[in-house]
Amino acid sequence: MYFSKAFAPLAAGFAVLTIATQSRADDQLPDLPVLGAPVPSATSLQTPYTSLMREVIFLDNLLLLIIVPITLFVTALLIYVIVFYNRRSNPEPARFTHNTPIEVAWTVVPALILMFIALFTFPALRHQQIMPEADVTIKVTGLQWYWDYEYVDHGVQFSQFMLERDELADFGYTDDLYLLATDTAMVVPVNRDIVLQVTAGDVIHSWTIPAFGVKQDGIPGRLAELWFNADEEGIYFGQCSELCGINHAYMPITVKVVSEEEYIAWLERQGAEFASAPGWMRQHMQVAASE
Ligand SMILES: [Cu+2]
Repeated sequence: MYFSKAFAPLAAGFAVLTIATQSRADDQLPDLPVLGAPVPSATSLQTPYTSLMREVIFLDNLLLLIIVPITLFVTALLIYVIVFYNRRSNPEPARFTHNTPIEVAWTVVPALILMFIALFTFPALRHQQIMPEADVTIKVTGLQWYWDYEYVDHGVQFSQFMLERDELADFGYTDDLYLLATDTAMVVPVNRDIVLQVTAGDVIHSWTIPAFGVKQDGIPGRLAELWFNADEEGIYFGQCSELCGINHAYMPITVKVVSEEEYIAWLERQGAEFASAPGWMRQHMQVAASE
C-alpha cells in the first residue's frame, strides 16, 4: 500500500513520458520509402532525386572519362622514361634544355581541357547557386549538436535531434538507420522549389542531403542559401558535414518529401499560420474549403 502510493506519481510520470514519445513519433505522415541513405560497401554517389544531383553525377562521370586517359598517358610517359633513359640504357644524356613546340603543346592542351570542363561546370554552378522563386522557404540553423528549422511563412519552428538506437523503432525506423534518423523531420512537398536559408548559432556546421546534391555551410552571423526540388516522395538522410565539435557525428538530418496535400495537413498539425501562404498553397486550401 505504502509502496504503491509512493510509486504512483512515478508511474504516472512514465505514462506521460510514453504518451509524449508516441505522439512525437506518430507524425501522421504516410509510410514513406527510405530513398536517400548510404548503402553498405557502396563506392559511388547516392541515387539522384533532383535535377541538381543528376547534373553532379553527369559531371562526375565526365571528369572520370577525362582523368583516366590523362593518368594513363602520364603513367606511360613515366614508365617510358624510366626504362629508356636510365643511366644504364642511356649513358650519354642529351644536353638540350628547350623545345618550343612541346612547351606550347603542354600549355595549350591542358588549357583547352580545362576550358572544356568549364563548359559543363559553370552551368552546373549557376543552377545550384541562383535561387529560384521559392515555393517553400525554410531557415535552418546548425547548433551544437542538433538542427533548428523555421518555416518562415508559417511560424512553425522545431528542433531535430538524432535518435538513440533504442528509440528508432518507436519512430518507425529500422536499426540500420542509426546515426541517420532523427526525432523530427524537415517535411517538404514533392516537385516544389524549396529554398533553405542556412546559418549556425555557435560554430560552423554544414547542411546536406547527398541524394539532392546540396551542401551548404551554416556560418554564425551569415545567411547562405541552397535550393532543391525533390522528384519523389520518400525519406532522405544527410549528416552535418563540417567538423563542429565532439558530437559532430551525432547531428544527422532527416527530410521527408510528401505530396502537397500531406504537406499542408502536416503544417496544420504543427499549428501553422497561413496568412502569408504562397499562391500554390492557397489553391489547395480553397479546394479543401469548398469540398
Ligand atoms: Cu555540426
